[in-house]
Amino acid sequence: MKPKITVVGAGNVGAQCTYRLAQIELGDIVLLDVVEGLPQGKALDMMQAGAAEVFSAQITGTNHYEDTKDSNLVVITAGLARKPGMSRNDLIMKNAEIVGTVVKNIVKHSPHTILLMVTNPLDVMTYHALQISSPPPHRVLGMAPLLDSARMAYFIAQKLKVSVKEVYAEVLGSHGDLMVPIPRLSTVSGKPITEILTPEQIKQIVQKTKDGGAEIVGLLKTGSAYYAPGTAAARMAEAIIKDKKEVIGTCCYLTGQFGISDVCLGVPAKLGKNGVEEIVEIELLPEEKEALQKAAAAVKELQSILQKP
Ligand code: TXD
Repeated sequence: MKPKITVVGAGNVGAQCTYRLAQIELGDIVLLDVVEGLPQGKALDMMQAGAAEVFSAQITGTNHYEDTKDSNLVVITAGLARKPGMSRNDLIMKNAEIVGTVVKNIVKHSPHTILLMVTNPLDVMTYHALQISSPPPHRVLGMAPLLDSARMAYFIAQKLKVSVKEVYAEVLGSHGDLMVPIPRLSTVSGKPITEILTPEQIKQIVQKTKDGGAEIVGLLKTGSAYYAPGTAAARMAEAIIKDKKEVIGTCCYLTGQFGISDVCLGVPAKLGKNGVEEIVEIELLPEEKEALQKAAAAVKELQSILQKP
């Protein structure tokens, strides 16, 4: 039987993710949104694109959770996106309400599914989904570190005028101001960028990476980035559905790794058919570990806002 993947939220990120999943023919896809006609219209358009491009994936647009029954994986993109001047954290209360409704409905129809969270603020929404659905934590994960490292890899490749294929960028931490790019572990053709670029150039790349989302929000004016986020979510879905055991930067529930617990944060994780199959505890320098712990403390503080009655 073909895998079944649901994408909740047929907005910018959800649509891009769905289209990418169809292009790689990962399985049958259900696209769900509260807005009537929106997922149906986009699904139809994508199926017709499939006839032009020649991919064979079934995409069903719907407003009903019954159609998501027995999904192997659910990507959750439902919620508000940032507008200029907003931080990701400004979205917390409204998006927590939306994510709460979505997760309850999804789990009712697919109790064993894996939840891949995308809605912002990402780390807190991943934790929130875990609290609501209470499955084993390895089945709830979030997409952002892969996007952040893709952005950093792009900026490195641009600076050095090399192909992004030569670049590996390591970014941990939270999806926001406290993300933790690690230049020491970021490489071009296997060589750390700390041996290729000056400290000032690295500082600029790190800052551009942290501001990567805001730069796009500022240019678009009506929403936030979606090609890279949707594609990154699809790549994580592929690693899980194809049981690739690929190590990808993932927002995971931590239980003592890196000296951090009871928080969802970006760390390297092996992804396979069970979701997060292993958290890879790379060696960090004391200052890197400290930055990660600072990010964890900030995310915990936001989590506590949601836990207050
Ligand atoms: O790295 C990351 N994790 C992110 C996260 C990168 C980019 C965007 N990121 C966040 O994803 C962003 O801040 C938002 O919180 C979500 C979705 O962003 P998108 O750009 O796709 O927003 P849109 O285009 O406004 O789409 C949101 C859709 C829209 O069609 C709504 O009708 C729908 O969500 N929506 C719902 N669907 C189902 N159920 C409910 N309750 C619901 N509420 C809204």
